[in-house]
Amino acid sequence: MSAKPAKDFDSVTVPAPNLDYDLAHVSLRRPDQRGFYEGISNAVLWPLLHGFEPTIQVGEAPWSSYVGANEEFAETAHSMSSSGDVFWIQDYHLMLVPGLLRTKRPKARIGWFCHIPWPPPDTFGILPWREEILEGLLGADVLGFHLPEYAEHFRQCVERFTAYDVTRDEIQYQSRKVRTIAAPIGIPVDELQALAIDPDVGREVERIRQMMGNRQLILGVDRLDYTKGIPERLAAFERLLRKDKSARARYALIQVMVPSRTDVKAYADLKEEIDRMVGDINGRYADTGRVPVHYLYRNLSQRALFAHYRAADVALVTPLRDGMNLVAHEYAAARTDDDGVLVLSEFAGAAKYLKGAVLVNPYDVESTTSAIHRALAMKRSEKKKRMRALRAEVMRLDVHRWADDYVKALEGT
Ligand code: ADQ
Repeated sequence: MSAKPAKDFDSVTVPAPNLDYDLAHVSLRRPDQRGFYEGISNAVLWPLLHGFEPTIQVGEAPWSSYVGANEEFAETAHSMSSSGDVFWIQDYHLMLVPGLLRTKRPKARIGWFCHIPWPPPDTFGILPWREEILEGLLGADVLGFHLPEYAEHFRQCVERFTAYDVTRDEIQYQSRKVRTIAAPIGIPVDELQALAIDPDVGREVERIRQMMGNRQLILGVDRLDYTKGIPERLAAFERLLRKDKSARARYALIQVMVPSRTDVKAYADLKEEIDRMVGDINGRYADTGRVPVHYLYRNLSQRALFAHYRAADVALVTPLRDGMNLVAHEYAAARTDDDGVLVLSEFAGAAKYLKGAVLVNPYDVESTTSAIHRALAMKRSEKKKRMRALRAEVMRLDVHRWADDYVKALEGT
């Protein structure tokens, strides 16, 4: 490990004396870094596991970089660990690490968690390296997914592409059993609720409302990604403005988007499409001093983000596909006042848990428009009932519980 100065807000110095855990550098050569992160993880595995088949760029994909990077991660984790340590590996970037670690530490307890969906075998089978990935993952003792259906898809893939026996929720892999579990992630509810009621946040909420001219506010918060359904959402809002002449004086959409994967072409293309749509909508429906879409393309501080959640009458969380979606959880955590309505895509993992939301099919623009309309016009008593149900579920899914339960499952193997 060598000390590295922090250059920008989202990097840390290693070693990091202010953190209550250790961080280690994993050294990758520059071409391997790009091949592993952009070439395979972002351009192949991300669209594949979300079921965006036409977006997958398998052709010249640098698979050897993915293998090399996973070897480096496994070696670093191994060299920092002692016998008896438990390993918990996160996400699709590191799917070979469980198997690689298993060869170094045959008796270790190893877990892996998938933060994004897992598709059915017909989609997963597109991957030229499908057997290697499955073998890599089966090095773990416990494989966790947000939804039972993602775990089910994984087991179907094992049945289709390997010769291992699959039972209800286990796979017999050589002399070991590998468990698959549904372990829905959540957020740190107490910390975020405390932030939501902070007086500074309250003042910011007032400022936002005044700036928006006391119109009803609709909010979208996303990482810029083609899975998040942002163009479809803008189309639904445009339809609302087109169908109801009074809408432009009554409603405003604030779309907050954090830049992401700007080196991948699909993301640059999407950014252009969103810029154009926002320009078109504002060009057509703005009045002097009143703009329908407020578009913030940057990272917000947590305080600013929570002020927006508190100010928003409706949160639009309408991904085309999403493992869980924590913005939905955060909106509910912020609404300690039991106000506000969550309009949620049925294709977000969160839809399977957050029963107080108004569910929509984001591909169906017309019905999304109707759902937004319904949310904006909802009676206080119904809003309250729904938000209470939402908040109860978000509290149950707290991230600390998620971590504790997962580690218990791992230790129980
Ligand atoms: P993501 O795809 O990143 O995560 P999500 O769960 O919605 O998606 O989390 C996004 C996070 O970024 C939220 O905490 C949100 O507050 C924050 N954020 C978004 N825009 C922001 C902005 N402009 N400024 C500041 N913060 C912003 C992946 C999967 C999800 C899964 C999570 C966790 O794709 O499906 O829910 O992992 O497992």
